[in-house]
Amino acid sequence: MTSRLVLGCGSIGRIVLAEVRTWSGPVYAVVEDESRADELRKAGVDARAGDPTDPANYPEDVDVDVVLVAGDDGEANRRATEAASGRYPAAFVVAVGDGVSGESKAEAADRVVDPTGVMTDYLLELSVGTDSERLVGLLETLRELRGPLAVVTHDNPDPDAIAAALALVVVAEAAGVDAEPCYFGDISHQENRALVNLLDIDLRNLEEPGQIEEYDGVALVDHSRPGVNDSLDPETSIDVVVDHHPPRGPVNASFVDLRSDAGSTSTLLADYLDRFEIEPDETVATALLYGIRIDTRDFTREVSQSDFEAAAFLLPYVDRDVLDRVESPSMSAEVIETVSRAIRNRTVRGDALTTCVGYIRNRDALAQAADRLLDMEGIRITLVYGIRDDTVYVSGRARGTEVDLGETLRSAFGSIGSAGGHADMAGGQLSLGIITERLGEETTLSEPAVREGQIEREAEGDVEGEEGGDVEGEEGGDVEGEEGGEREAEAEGDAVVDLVDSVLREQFFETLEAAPSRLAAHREESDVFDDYGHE
Ligand SMILES: [Mn+2]
Repeated sequence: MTSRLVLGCGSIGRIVLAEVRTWSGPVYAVVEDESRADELRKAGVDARAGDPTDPANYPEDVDVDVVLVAGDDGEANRRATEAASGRYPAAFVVAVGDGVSGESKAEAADRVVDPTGVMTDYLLELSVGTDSERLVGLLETLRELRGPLAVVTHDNPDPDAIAAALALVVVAEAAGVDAEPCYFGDISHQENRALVNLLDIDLRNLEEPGQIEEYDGVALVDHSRPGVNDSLDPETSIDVVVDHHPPRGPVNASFVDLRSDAGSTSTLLADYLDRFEIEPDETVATALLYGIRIDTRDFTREVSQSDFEAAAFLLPYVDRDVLDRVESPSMSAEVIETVSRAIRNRTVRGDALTTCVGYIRNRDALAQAADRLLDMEGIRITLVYGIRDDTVYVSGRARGTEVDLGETLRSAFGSIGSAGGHADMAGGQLSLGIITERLGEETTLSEPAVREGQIEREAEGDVEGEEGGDVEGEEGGDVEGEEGGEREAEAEGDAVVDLVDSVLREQFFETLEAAPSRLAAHREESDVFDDYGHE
């Protein structure tokens, strides 16, 4: 767990400290005045009043991983940065706030943050939602508990409820609260049992409502009211509710998180793990991804952008074998990976999205990704592309827009391959060779990209390839040479992917900008045709 020390508390520092309360590790602070220190202590920060530039005030006998320097006085920030680097040589020191962004000041800092930028990011975050408040609210509720927390699913829990319970237990434990996943009824459906068995999940099966008295707190996941869809007494006092179902009656709990736009409760829990910077273990991650997939019927029903983002967050931690063995999914692991890569690499301009998924084995994954991304909020046009062998495969979808996508792709990419299709569903196969050939000529491309591209082409030629081989061979032994080669190949691959991405993206958006007028022209033509037809 990361431990952090905040030195100074200026205007930026105050924002930082508001955020700090949502972090999972211990937080220490040294601030100038007693009242601020008092305020921070109430918020769970180990704060003391004193001079932030004096190491004598820093916490003793603790390993500090990250130091944030955030006072208002530039000179004091500079001295605090130096003092902290000296005191905690292994710590990562981040200097924020006035006076630390110039050259002379904070050479000791590992990173200097532009305060205006930080402020802007924070304000942006505030304007898009109350995520931080939610995190703080959950933590505060959890920390008020004195004994263990029962995390209760609805009766006869499904994978979404089971996964959400497991993950909330993890969050509670990260907050320092013992917790146990519990359920009434049976885990009966074959897929539910498979999930529990394959992941070796241990949930407590409660048999009588009275057993809940053993716990100090109760959390409900995937449902929101005691006695409704669970076997608790309706009068049970509830501490935490996390659910994605619209409630059919008043929900009473200290902390309530109801987000009915999410496709699953697992989505919400993945979001908590992500924001609290808790790395899920394989069991929790696999269960959550499975929960999302079951509740959204593999991302086809009531799915939202947050479901995809949750899946993308979870995927690196997931045990694919288990996931594949739980059932035979309609969406393969590769497709899920392609979709999540597509989400991560997306560029959105207006209502159109382009994204490069890199190297692919399965072309169908592109079409599925283009389909799924159309479900993202505000998106009406998607273009997904990936590379296999010497071909760049393109797949596009449009919905509820004036744009004729087939026509757009034809005019954007006709010169580098074949492209076209329907107004709402289109695709293409482009020559990777032609795209990379442009490298040498294009001056708009960045230098490194041009160089990498040349290496790529040169490596194909015999003579120059040998030259390269000699140099490498001389530099290191065989093994190292091979390693270097692999790394180089990877770097070249990245450069090719970046190039393909930028060429297709720019070409597409450029063509798209001209598209509405073209479509209007088509309309006129067909109107004219209609008129003739009626005559
Ligand atoms: Mn659910």
